[in-house]
Parts: sequence; structure tokens; C-alpha cells
Amino acid sequence: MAQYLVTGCAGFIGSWVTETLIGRGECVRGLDNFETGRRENLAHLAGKFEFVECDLRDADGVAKACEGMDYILHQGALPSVPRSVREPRTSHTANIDGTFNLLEGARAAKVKRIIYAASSSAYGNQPGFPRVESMVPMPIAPYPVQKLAGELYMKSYWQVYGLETVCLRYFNIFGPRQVPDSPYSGVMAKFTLQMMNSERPTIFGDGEQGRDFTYIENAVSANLLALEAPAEKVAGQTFNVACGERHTLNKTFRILAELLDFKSPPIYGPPRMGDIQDSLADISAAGKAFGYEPQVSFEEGLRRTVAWY
Ligand code: UD2
Repeated sequence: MAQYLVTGCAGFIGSWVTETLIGRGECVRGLDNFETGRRENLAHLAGKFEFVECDLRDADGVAKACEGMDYILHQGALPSVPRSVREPRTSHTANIDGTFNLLEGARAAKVKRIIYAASSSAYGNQPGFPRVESMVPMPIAPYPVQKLAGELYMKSYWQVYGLETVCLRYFNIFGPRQVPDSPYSGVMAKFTLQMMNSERPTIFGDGEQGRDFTYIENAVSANLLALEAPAEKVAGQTFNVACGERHTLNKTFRILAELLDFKSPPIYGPPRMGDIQDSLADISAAGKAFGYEPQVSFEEGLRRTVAWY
């Protein structure tokens, strides 16, 4: 029976991937260090998979976790553009050294395929929408640089060692279990919690910046499809994972406010350092290569998210 390792299994995206694999009857090992992951994300899965508490920066621990694995879903990272601006070394070691440790562990363990959580932030502020994978990346803040370095390492391990690696550029994934109460929380979770607590959210900038917000189940399905696709269609390649729609923060605020019956206006603050202005994906490459199609719309995703918190 195939063995799967999910890094960052206690995190927002990792816990969804872990749960979905377990639900399909797969044999799963999960790795997390609880730096941003949460034990409660795994509570309902206790006893159903093997858990390894380990930091991705621990090369020996990571190598051991890779032993006996066929597939790796590398969701573990220290996310957040602003965190990387404030603490570049911390996020550098987790995201670049951590990814390198995983690749080395996977190579030694003769893992068949790694699916890597890359970031749409790699595109930066270059002109041209929607974003197509063939565009030259122009990352701005340290986090996008780190995520892009991980992609390049993934490609290198395919070209040099024949380890099948697939990079999925996530576009602003949101949904249940996204951490809402950290200074580095994604905007959707943060605004939802603030409105539920009757606090006025702050929009950084004029609110006209757009994002291709993507509900979590779409990201999970992309991972599973990329795992199953023939190597000649995916190995060594990068794919956008998004909805293919751009929604401004002002609009997102309005929909959330309506769903939560929140009556006050937002506060407007200065733009956030390192941010990009706009984001919108062309998702046709993932569709062609492995049949990816978003199943849950932006609006439905918002409803499910609000209902969960
Ligand atoms: C980036 C990546 C995303 C993922 C994520 C991981 C882009 C386009 N997206 O998300 O794919 O890798 O990093 O962390 O680069 N904002 C407010 N008020 C707040 C919080 C945020 O206005 O209280 C704004 C923020 O300035 C930005 C937008 O909301 O314009 C989205 O911010 P975010 O932190 O949720 O995600 P982002 O786009 O940095």
C-alpha cells in the first residue's frame, strides 16, 4: 500500500490534505512542529495516522520521516508576507532550509513524487493578467523569494535526480481552520473573526487591490489530481491553483459583512510593506495537465468559511 507523508499536517492546508487522504483509506504519516500548526486541527484524526513531531529545519528528523514513503505533500512552511518582512531569517530557515532538507530526505528514501505548496506571490507586481506560469517570476518580499527558491529546488531535483516534483502555486487559499487570530493571519480568517467580535477590520491601502481567493477544497483536489497525473504531464512543472477570478478587498469586506450582519465600515490604513497590488490566475495549465477545475466558488467558500468560525 502506498505511503504518504504530509508536512505541516497540523496547519490549515496540511490538515485538510491529511484528512482527505485518510478519508480515502490511504496510509498517512504527518509531520509538524506546531510553530503555526495547531493540535486541535488533528484531534479528530487521532489514531488514524502516524504523527511525527519534527521541525523541517531538523535534517536528520526529516530524513527519518521520509523513510518508507512513496509520496510527499509538502505543505509545511512559515507563511505570511509580513512575517517574512519582519523576521526574514526565521522564515528563510523554515522555508528554504526546510524544503532542502525534505528534498534530501526524499532523495535518500527514493520517494516517487513530491507535491510542493508554491505561492502566487512569486509573480510580484509585473504587468500582465491573468498570471501564466511561463511569466518570469518577480518576487518582492522574502516570503515569495523563499517559496520560489523551493520551486527551483523542486525542478532541480527532477532534472538532476529524476525525483518527480510538482509545484502548485496557490492563490490565496482560505477556509475553515485558517488561523484567524495571529498578526500574520490571512485576510479572510482575520476579517471573519474581527467581525464576529464586533471589531472593525483594517484594510491596508484603498481596498481596490484584488486577489484570486481560492477555497481550500479546490487546493486539496489539485493536490490529489497532481499526485495521480502521469509523470510526463506534471513532473518538474509549476501550475497555478486558483479560481481564475479577481475579487477586491472592498468587495470581500462587503460580502463578509453581509454574511455576518456586520454594520460598521472598515478602517483604512496605509498599504502593507512588501504587498503586491493584484493577483489573478490563468488556471488552464492545471486543467489540461491533470483535470483541475475549481469545485467550490468564491461565494460558496465564503459562506462555508463563515459558517465554520
Ligand atoms: C500571499 C500570497 C498567497 C499565500 C500567502 C501566504 C499573493 C497574491 N498571495 O498572500 O498565495 O502564499 O501569501 O501567507 O501574494 N490585508 C488587509 N488587512 C489585514 C490583512 C491583510 O487589508 O488585516 C490585505 C493585505 O494588505 C493584502 C490582502 O489583504 O492586500 C491579502 O493579504 P493576506 O495576508 O491575506 O495574503 P497575501 O495576498 O499576502
